[in-house]
Amino acid sequence: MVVAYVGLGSNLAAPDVQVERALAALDRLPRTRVVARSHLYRTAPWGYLDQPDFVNAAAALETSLDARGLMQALLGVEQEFGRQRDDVRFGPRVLDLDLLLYADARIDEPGLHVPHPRLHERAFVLVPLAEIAPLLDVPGQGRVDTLLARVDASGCRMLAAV
Ligand code: PH2
Ligand code: MG
Ligand code: MG
Repeated sequence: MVVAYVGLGSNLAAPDVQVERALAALDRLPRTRVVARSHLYRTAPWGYLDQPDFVNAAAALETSLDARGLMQALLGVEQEFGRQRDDVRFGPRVLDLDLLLYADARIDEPGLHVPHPRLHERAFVLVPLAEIAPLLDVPGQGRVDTLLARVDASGCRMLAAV
């Protein structure tokens, strides 16, 4: 068993409901369970600004899937939720599941980049991740709380628990 971290995001079709349902779907994946989850956060869009705010969260999974198998499983859940693969880059989406970290692995293969290459610069990832794993080391980048202190987190607001 290893611990992996997933970033969840949605900004279409009741995003808070999508993210809560996606957390439940992660817990039902084979050989995988959710061992920690953050609150939901409303976050200002990053990268492509002309779109609705996102709801983001982070989850820690305990899994015996390998990194490639877990990645495939995440893509499968995105598809179940109606994700269109031809979306605008950084544009609106009903569900985005990003594999942030897989144990202490560093992987750079087609379709599989771990740690997630933009994790360290994104407040909408670091804020929820710091809630569940502030002392976690991001291989090649440093501790989550240190990375969070370097970004502007003013666009991320915790939502009341549902
Ligand atoms: N995801 C993106 C692009 N921009 N902005 C926020 N706030 N949250 C996201 O999850 C997000 C984004 C592409 O995956
Ligand atoms: Mg993403
Ligand atoms: Mg993605």
